[in-house]
Amino acid sequence: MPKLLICVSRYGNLFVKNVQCLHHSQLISSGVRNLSVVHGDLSRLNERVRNYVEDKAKLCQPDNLHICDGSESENDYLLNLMLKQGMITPLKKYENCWLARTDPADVARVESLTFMSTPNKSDTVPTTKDGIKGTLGNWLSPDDMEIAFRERFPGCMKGRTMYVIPFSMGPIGSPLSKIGIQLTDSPYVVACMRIMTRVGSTVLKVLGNEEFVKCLHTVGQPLPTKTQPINNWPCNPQKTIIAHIPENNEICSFGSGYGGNSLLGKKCFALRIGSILAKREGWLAEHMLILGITNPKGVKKYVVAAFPSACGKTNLAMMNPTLPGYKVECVGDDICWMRFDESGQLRAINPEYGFFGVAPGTSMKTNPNAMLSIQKNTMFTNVAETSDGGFFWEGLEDEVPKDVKITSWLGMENWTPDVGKPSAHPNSRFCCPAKQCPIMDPAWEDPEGVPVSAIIFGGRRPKGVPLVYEAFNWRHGVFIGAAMRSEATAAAEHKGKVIMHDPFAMRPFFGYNFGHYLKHWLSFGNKQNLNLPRIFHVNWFRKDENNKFMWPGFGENSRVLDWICRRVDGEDIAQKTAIGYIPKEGSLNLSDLSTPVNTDALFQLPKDFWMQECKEIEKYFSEQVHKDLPEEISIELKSLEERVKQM
Ligand code: GTP
Ligand code: SPV
Ligand code: MN
Repeated sequence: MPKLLICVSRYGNLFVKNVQCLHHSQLISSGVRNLSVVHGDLSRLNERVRNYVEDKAKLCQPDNLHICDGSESENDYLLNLMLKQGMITPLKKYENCWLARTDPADVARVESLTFMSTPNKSDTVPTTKDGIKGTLGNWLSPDDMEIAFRERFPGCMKGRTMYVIPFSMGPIGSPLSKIGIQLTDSPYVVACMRIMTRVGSTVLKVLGNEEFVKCLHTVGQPLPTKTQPINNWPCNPQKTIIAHIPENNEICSFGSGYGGNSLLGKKCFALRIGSILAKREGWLAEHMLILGITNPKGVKKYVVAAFPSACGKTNLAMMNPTLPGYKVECVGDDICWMRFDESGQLRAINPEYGFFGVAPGTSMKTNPNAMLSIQKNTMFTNVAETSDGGFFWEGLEDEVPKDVKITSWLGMENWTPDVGKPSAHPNSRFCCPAKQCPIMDPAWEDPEGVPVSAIIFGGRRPKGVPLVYEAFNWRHGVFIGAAMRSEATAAAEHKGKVIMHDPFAMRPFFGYNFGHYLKHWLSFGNKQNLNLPRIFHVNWFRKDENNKFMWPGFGENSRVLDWICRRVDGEDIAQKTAIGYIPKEGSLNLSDLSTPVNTDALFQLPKDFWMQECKEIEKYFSEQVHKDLPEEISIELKSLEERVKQM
């Protein structure tokens, strides 16, 4: 006989609960009708958090509430639940590894549906030239935000469990860290957030009754659904929206369960809201990896690098240097929060706790440290599966047993390359704990952050852009960041390989007007007593006339890092060109390079290309940034044009 309990809510409504069907039976008196707290204790949350949770629970009307503690047993429970729901399958070849396949309509960040909602449009995006559509972020007026919100969120979690995830971006308690509370109805998101951020009750203790970033996420498919979700992956692509309300420190994401759309600590918090906090508080929130490199003399330096999505941050952050005697250690592979300390030294932390890395292209040859990181406790999404219970994607052809059969990410059995479509989605990813990476830096969780010696920008530039060049000074370096361009990748919904502007690799992640962002970067150049890092630009992706990469890349990139570090030490190994300093003849260490390279071709600066590049940048700045472009950046562009003309 089920036990029935008759309860009275705060508003006097009577309701009946079947206690035995609950996991941890507990009824709350919050006025949220029929809501059962199945895990955790709502009454023990501090007032601000409790108010937020109750407020959103009333709105979204989930059946159950689960307050996450981040424990191992909680994780086991969630994995089991997803297994039962058919949302994940085990990859039996490894320990505690899982494969999720999404609805094929939900596979990447949706930049066109991602908005910042601020009172004034100019807070969010530069005012473009007349008649030009802005591409530096999407603005939503508070009224339209309200309409979009009302259309979607009421009742959106009916029949589901709302999970409450307290998480810290950055080491718990570090002065550089920030705390968020994510509410979500996706157990997959809980499992990934637990890998990507520091989740648990300690976070709530540290938070006390302070402000936090409010992160509301729903897959946008209340139960019962009319049809069975594809791949048991509920989502609502027709109504997807990812909205940020900086005034309230709030993020509201509806309809997508994947990646940056749903793991709200990552792009939404650490970059979009983060960049706003950074501007306000005088620091920088950037789409950058952080690595430490030690030379054969034992001298260590830390560098940070901004490359657009799927352009090699994870690879560089974890590289095995081919240069003998060098060691690279990883602090972070995607996001960097940095701040000048009292002595004027720039210090960086990785606000994340895991890697959400691009799977295709990752192999023992290209990134052994990533491969070693994903042998256990890893959630794979949209990769292919082998008949012996392993993972597969493009790039692993030589690393899986020859006799295994492959099932593609779309569930096609006996997949072969002849199918003509990739086995894994190009934006398929692994999600694993950072501490599993064999080369994590001893200081990767240092609450003070690591000292930064150099800032590197880069992108996929098949033509014209040399392997490495150095900015003349801070202001020129900021211009180089602003002028960054790169081939589109599968990390977002873009089609084809067009060269897109992607300033600072932040185009999809600016939380505020890019013109103001540039002013913020420039402001450090005018401050006294700052030990400004040198700024560089790299390009691993230049191609020859046969469409082949001219540079072997990966571990060989250590040669470029070595040159950069020697420049930081002030070595006389650079020669001036129109675009910046490039290595003097013979100064780049190319001894025992795996494949011969044509250095002349790698560093060639075709005048017509650079004339055209200047025109492109000019057009972009004048159309997209228009009157918000700082004078200093126009001056830098004019100077570049002048120098190129004289080439
Ligand atoms: P997000 O996680 O989307 O921000 O991307 P990321 O910048 O971390 O990209 P990642 O390191 O995962 O790189 C993705 C792709 O770049 C893979 O297909 C790699 O094989 C390729 N790649 C990385 N480094 C190199 C390199 O040095 N040379 C070449 N040719 N390809 C590279
Ligand atoms: C990126 O696209 O830059 C990523 C992956 O790092 S996502 O979390 O989906 O944004
Ligand atoms: Mn990224």
